Amino acid sequence: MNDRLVRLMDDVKARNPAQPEFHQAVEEVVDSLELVLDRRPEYRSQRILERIIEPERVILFRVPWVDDQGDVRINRGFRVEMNSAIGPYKGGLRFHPSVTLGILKFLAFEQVFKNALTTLPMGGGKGGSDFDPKGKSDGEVMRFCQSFMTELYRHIGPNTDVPAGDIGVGGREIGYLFGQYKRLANEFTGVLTGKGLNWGGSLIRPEATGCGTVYFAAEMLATRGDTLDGKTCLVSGSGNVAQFTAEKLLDLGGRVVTLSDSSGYIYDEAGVDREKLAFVMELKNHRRGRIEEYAQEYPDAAYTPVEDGADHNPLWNHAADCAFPSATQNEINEQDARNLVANGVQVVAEGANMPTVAGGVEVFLDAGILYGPGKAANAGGVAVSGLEMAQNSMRFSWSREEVDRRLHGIMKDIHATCVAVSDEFGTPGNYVNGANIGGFIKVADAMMDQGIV
Ligand code: NDP
Ligand code: 2IT
Repeated sequence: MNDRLVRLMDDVKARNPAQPEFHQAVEEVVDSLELVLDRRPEYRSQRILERIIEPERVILFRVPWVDDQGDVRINRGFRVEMNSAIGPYKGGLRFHPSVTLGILKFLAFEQVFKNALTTLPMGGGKGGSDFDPKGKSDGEVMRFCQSFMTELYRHIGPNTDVPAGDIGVGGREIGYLFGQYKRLANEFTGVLTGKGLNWGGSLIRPEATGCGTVYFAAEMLATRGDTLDGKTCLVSGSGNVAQFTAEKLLDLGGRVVTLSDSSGYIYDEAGVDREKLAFVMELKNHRRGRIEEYAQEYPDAAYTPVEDGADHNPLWNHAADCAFPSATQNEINEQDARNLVANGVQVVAEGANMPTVAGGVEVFLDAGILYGPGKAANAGGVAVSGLEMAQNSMRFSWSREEVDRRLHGIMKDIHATCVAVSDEFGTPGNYVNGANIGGFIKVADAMMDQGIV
């Protein structure tokens, strides 16, 4: 990195203390952009980089609610409106006890480039709360969502900012949030995506992130004349993204041998088939149980609990052809990355956002494997959110086949952009540079056109 960019990173760290995930996300993009800034000096003089790392607006609010015991509880709510150069702010809401402003700033920052890559007109944002839905009753989740939306509703709108789901926010939460928005705004409008099918949702939105990640992996393999058929795949997580990654892998002939949650992981040598996957979906989406129950239901599978302080995650130490991290940020450390490469992994496609630490990304790039970073590989979710917005605006809905055809086309286009841009900038096969530069140029040019704002 040149001196100017080193100074910029020092400044980012000094001005955003205690936000290590935000620093990590910015540093990865800045690293790629060195190649662009030499060719486009106007980006420098117009301070595009300095502007793009500063959120346009951050909203932070109190979320009081009453639990089933009648006790008053207080959480913190956030919305980071990062960039609206190419469209209304768009990005998910995360409800998890680990949520902080720094986590949401990293996610909002990544979202700006991801959304630009989809080719759809969406800016970037992210929000959420440190509320933990785990172990809460439906009534508690509803009261929390209603309180959260009572403040958020004044900041969002179908042409302003359109939230969706992320960790801890699925169909149930989007329903409660939408109900409260509609009551407060007195308006039935496409203000959230991931809605239920009979009240404005899009077909394929639940499947879209995992399905898109698998389409992206298939495109990467195709560059080497290969397919997913017969490939052994490690999947982490067991939520929305993991479930539909597993489903699409089954469609394309892959063998999924792992799934996890924050307590531990299962290894199933025989593979997670459709019946077992249906069990996981029932377990996670309805009974809201733990993945450990999989090994009780299917005793041939082994369950390994998380070991605090371990230097690596054993899930990533099984021999496999492909890895689909689909749980959370920094779930693959440098040792995990080395283990994956040593055990023969050829493809890493990130369903989660920034699941690999910076040193792990270096390991993948140095090994020359097919490494698809989250902002490209998992863009299918927000892409179908964009299609949901389009359908809401038309007051019309497309068939399952039509949405899937568009999703597949978008994932192929994102892949093609990554390949073309990484080639153009002299780093062929480097999807990190392809995604960062490809997303950046579109947003930067829009910012140039719109003046100093
Ligand atoms: P879900 O809440 O449906 O599932 C999350 C899964 O990851 C659960 O199995 C959860 O286990 C596990 N997990 C969450 N946090 C941790 C943690 N700190 N340590 C270990 N495991 C953890 O979320 P999604 O499937 O929607 O999201 C998964 C990832 O995909 C996230 O990185 C998200 O940002 C990203 N993503 C999601 C999109 C979407 O459309 N939903 C789109 C693009 C990216 P447990 O239940 O024990 O917490
Ligand atoms: O990280 C992501 O892209 C999401 N959680 C989905 C965002 C969206 O608006 O659909």
